[in-house]
Amino acid sequence: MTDRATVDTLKREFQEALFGALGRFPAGATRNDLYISLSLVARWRVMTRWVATSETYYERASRTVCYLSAEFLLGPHLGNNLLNLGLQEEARQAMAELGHDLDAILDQEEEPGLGNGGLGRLAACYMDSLATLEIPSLGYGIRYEFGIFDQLIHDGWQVEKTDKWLALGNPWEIPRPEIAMNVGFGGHTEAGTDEQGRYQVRWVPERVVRGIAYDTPICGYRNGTANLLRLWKAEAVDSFDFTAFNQGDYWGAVDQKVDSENITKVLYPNDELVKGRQLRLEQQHFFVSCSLQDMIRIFMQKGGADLRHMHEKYAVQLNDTHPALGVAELMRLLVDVHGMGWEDAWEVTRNTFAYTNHTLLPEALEKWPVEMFGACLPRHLEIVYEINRRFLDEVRGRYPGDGRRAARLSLIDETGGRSVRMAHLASVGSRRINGVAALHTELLKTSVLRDFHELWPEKFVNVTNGVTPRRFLALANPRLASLITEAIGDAWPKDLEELRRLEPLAGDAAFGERWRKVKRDNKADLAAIVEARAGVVCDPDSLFDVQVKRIHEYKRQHLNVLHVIALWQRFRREPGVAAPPRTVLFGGKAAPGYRMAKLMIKLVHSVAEVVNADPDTRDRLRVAFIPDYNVKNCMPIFPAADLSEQISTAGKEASGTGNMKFAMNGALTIGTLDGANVEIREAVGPENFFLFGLTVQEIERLSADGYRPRDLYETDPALRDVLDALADGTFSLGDTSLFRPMVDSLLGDDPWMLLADFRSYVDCQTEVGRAYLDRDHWTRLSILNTARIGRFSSDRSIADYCRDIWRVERVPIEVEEPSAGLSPRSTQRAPRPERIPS
Ligand code: 26Q
Repeated sequence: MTDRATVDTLKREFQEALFGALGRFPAGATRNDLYISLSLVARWRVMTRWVATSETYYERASRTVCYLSAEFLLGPHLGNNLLNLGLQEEARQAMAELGHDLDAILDQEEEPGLGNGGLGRLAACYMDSLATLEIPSLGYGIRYEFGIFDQLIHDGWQVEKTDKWLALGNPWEIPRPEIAMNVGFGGHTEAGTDEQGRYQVRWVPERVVRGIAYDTPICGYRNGTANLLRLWKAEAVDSFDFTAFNQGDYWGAVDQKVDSENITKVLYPNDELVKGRQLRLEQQHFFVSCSLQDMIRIFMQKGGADLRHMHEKYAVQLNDTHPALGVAELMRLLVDVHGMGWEDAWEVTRNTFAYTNHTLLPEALEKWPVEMFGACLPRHLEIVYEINRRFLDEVRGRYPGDGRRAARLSLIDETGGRSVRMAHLASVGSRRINGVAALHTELLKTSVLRDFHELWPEKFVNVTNGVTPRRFLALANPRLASLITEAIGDAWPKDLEELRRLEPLAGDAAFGERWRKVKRDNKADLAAIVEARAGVVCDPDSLFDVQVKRIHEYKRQHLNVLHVIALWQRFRREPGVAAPPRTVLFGGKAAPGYRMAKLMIKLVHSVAEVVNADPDTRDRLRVAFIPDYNVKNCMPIFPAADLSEQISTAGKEASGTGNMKFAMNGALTIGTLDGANVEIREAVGPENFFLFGLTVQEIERLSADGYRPRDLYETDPALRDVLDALADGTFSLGDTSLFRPMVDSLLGDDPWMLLADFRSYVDCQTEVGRAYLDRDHWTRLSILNTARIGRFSSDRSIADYCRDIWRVERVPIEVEEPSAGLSPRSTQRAPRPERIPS
């Protein structure tokens, strides 16, 4: 049911925006004009909430969460904001009456791809939940001009294309040129004494860059809250260096401007090795410094504020070590700039920060060569040394004579070239340290942060990741959302545990029928997309077996491909075998410098080409790679999946979040005991989860005992056939060199233990096929997966953070419905009060 008055208002406002903001007449409007106009209409309402929200926070001086993240992978705004504002149906109707298709308008939005994958998307889900739970909060990050690259596929290979997300304008951001921070780089320090004779250090940077705030409002689901995401763009302090200009060095002057602006030009891809690139360090310092200066500015605004109480006003979360420089920068701001004593400043700092770790892979832990660190941030290096000196004194006091332990704990890694260990800086400077899934947190305590756990066990907590059910269920899967709402009411988007009320319906034949129809329709939609984008025709009645995520050896997309090859060979060998037809879908980007990951993409395409063309099997097996996997493109994928592939080597995936998005949409999981899979399996019930593979302990034991993958090749004929086909050119037009690096790696030391899990995986997939053949049984399991996934809402994660780490409370916002419209005429209408759910 749409509200007539709202539809009429939206129509009028939309036309006003088209004329008044864009200067377009309807017949001359491009699709982008339509998109911008509708966005302005929605933005008007978001702004009203934002004003009410910031006013309330200011008056109450509420304790505020600052979420510092180098990445926010938000996805398109318009559809999400219409959903949260409760205007979806009215907007659809209004557009239809004006002769436009809402979906086409939504499709026009270029997503802000300001993140690589899981970590960046998590930050976006958390912003959504913070607003929905009415928590005073600010997100701080970087406004990259070029986000994650667009992925093209040429001849089966990934080709990267620059992401130009700002090319057609961004109606969601508000530039705040008056909120500008100066950030220094390089130079030297000078020690001296101040007027009171106290020791003081002055940093004389070689270069100063200005950060300008760009604000994006993030609104809660059907409430009065709109919080702020503040992203910093780098600019030259003066657009001209006039000395250079006056001396006739025009190019020198412009060079400096270009240099400054380079800092926020481009998002770094997460390479398999976290390389020490100076620009990356500059990015981190830049956004952290702007953000902390901004927090201090806001804190002081209230007047007479004593910075020794700063930690009472702010809880600052470090999303991985990317913002860990904040520990040193806050010390510098408090001690050098605001004249606080070291002990007081350290007390504030230690009580301000908390640190989330997202990885156990040693090669992914950030370290900066001391040389580079000191050249770029000379004062920060001194501060790191001083923090370290005091910290190691404490360590030696606790463990007299244990020099090895002190060396392991030190902020400076002295093995090889000296480097600053960012995870150690974050751990020492934080009040709490958390992992992102129960298993991950336990492994943190016994592996990479073991010594810190022994020192400060009370600092460690677990907060299992979650995902927002607004975007990933309500918005992505409207068919399922309606069916669920019809069955259990509409409280679930805000209280996902409500889904449990679907459980009794799992055995209901009529409900099962409707559930299956929703999945079938979603699969038909995805099939159309796959055909258009990958040129592969697939049957919506086949089992949709899906793996979408960044391409990485530890995520083992190639294990999935080995199974595809095994299945193909089996279908050829035993045409009578009882197994359902399958469509195996892949999607994901490879870091541009990660050769094996790129070869994995090529492998999927090569196998697809052969398998899809085989007349003997093409009705039973199809393979496709969906190009350019991102937030926008994932929306039709989760709702259409029957089977979710979560097959990382146990102990390597910190949590995973795609696993939650799939299960929420009624997919069953095939997975290892890794990351959050462990908890998902417990939640949905072991009988509703396809488990395979070695456990963390078994993996460790096997590596310790001497793992010999070649023995497995020699003893398992199916495995041998698969690897032989890879090596002998079956999938590469006879070229035996193409996949050689992969085969060699697998038969060499197989670092991710694919071969060790191959047999178990293939057998488990056989079981999946058998289960799928019993339609009613499968449907029951699918319903139960959705019904029991409530725990994995990011609302639960945020509630955990609020309680265990941040100690913040909700502050509901009273908002009057906007005096609708963009022009003075319409703002004269009487405002309509809106009810705030308690
Ligand atoms: C670091 C330094 C230099 C250049 C790039 C990077 C960099 C950038 C991004 C390193 C890592 C990342 C991203 C990591 C990430 O996405 N981790 C994932 O986080 C998810 C949310 O917690 C987890 O679910 C995944 O298990 C974890 O892999």
